[in-house]
Order: sequence, then C-alpha cells, then structure tokens
Amino acid sequence: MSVRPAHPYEVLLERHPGNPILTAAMWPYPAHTVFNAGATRLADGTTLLLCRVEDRRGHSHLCAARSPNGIDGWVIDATPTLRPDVEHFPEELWGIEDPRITYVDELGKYAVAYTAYSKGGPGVALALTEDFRTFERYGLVMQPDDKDAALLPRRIDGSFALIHRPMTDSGAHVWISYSPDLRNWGGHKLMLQARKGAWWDANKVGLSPPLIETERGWLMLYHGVRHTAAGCLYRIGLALFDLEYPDRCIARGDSWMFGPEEPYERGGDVGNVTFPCGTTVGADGDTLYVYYGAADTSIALAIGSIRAMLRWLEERNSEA
Ligand code: BMA
Repeated sequence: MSVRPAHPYEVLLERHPGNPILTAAMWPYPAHTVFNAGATRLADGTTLLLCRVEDRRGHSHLCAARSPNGIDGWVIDATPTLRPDVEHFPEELWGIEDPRITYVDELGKYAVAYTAYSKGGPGVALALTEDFRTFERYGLVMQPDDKDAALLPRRIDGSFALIHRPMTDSGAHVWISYSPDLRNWGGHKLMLQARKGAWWDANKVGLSPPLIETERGWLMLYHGVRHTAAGCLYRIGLALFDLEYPDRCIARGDSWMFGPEEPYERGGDVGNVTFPCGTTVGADGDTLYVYYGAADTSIALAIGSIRAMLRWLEERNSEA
C-alpha cells in the first residue's frame, strides 16, 4: 500500500515508470538478487552498470550490464564480470559488493572501489580497468570494518583521495583519506558525521554514489540510516563540500530527499532500502540519472536535476 500525503514535499528525484529496470529474472545465469550497481557512461555514450549479484550462498560478485540509453535494452555479461579472487585476495572470501566507479582522467582508467567481505569483516578494495573486461586489482586498501568507498576523479593538492566509511566505537561516519599511489593511504579526515538523537540520519551515514563535481563544490548523495522498532530505514540526503578542501562541509540538507515509498522499495530481501551506488550526468550537464538498489533485490532508476539539488541544499542547509 502506498499512502501519499495531501501536501507532498518537493520531488528532487522522479522514479522511472519502468522501475525496477533490472531484476534477477533478466540475468543470463542463476542469480538470487541484483542490486546496488555502480554506474558510468562510456566514451561511446553507452551506460554501463556494474551490478552486485547475490547468489544462493549469500555471496556477491559483480556483473556488467550495458544499455544505449541507460534505461532499457540492457545487454548483460553472460558470466560474472568480476568475481572474488580468493586465491590472491583471501579478503574476498565471502564476496564482493557495492561497487562505485570513478573515471580517472590522469590514468585513462576507471577506478572501481568495492566492499570485500572477509572473515574479519567488510573492507574496501580497489581495482582499475579500461574496459570492464580485465581488471588490475589493488586488493584491500582500507581494513575492516569499512565500506561505502569511492575515489575522487582527480588529485587534491597532489594526492589521490578516497572517501570511505569506517565503523568505529563512536559511530559510522564518512572519512576522506589521501594517497600518492593508490596503495598507501593517510592524511585521514572526518567529512560527515551521523547526527544524533531523532534525526533521519542519526544512526549511520555513508557515501552513496561517487561525489559529483559542480561549480559550487562536490555534491554528495549520502545514505542516512535510522534504526526503528521495525528495522532500518535507508534514505538519501544531500551535502556539499569545498572543491579544494573536500573535508570541509559547505552545506548539509536537514531532511532526506529520497527514500523508500514504492512497493519494490518497501518490500524485498531487505525492505525499506533505497541504496544508490552510481549516477550518470546527461548531455546537458544537469540531468542526473541515479541508479539505486531497491530493497536489496532489484535495480531502479530515478532522475533529477543537479541545479535543483544545489538550490534545495541552499534552502535546507542545516547543522552538520
Ligand atoms: C548496507 C550495505 C548495503 C545494503 C544495505 C541494506 O550496510 O551492506 O549493501 O544494501 O546495508 O541492507
């Protein structure tokens, strides 16, 4: 049942009427669920989604789906695109999850940051690729417990920058770390904290898709988690960070701007979850295609405007 309020909030992301756009039923090999996909637009205009595919063991791998318009006509790799490589990376024993893709101009390659699920918990792993067919793996770059990571597309003051979400005794907050070579990481700084008390993002926050560079700053779509008596609610909020000092938060919205409403978001393996891991930007430089996992079961698409999000952030800026 979907109950619509009489006075709806401003809609910043419109769901595509064809949602969910990708489901396990479309997979060319046995798959339990497909969700939480990284996204990019290739040089020829093709949209590529690197989808998290979960099998009946409960373990995940990644599989590429390509479409000319980013909406339908998906061509899905016939076999897994990136599987756990347990022989060389035992940290991937229980699967690899939630990829975020960043094109790094300097390298002429895509960087894929993903969660490697080890016996010691989930950590952040990195791989580079030119074509999403062969991958150069860097292994674990952030030890457990850590996830929700993405690289920035360019160096900041001479260093690569990785956003990630370590779990500490003081909570689940977003951090940024720096590296000269993508292997050695330091200069850690806290970027965004989970709020406290009754806020919608009080219990956990994490980066959702990679940051989007705008003239006003780095735009972050982040997930905020609220623990309720009925389980967790995963919703999406907005924050803006300084272009040269990305740990400096310029603005943070007071409310979530997108969250579970439709039946395919409310129900599934993990109900009440909207979890974007990738976006693409339209040819106008403003239209944002947000690909999100719905209820840890399928992949859905919502479309918005970057300008409208920046305007909303100005109006709804609140305590960080
Ligand atoms: C998070 C991640 C996501 C998942 C979400 C909801 O912690 O593990 O992969 O979609 O929980 O289950």
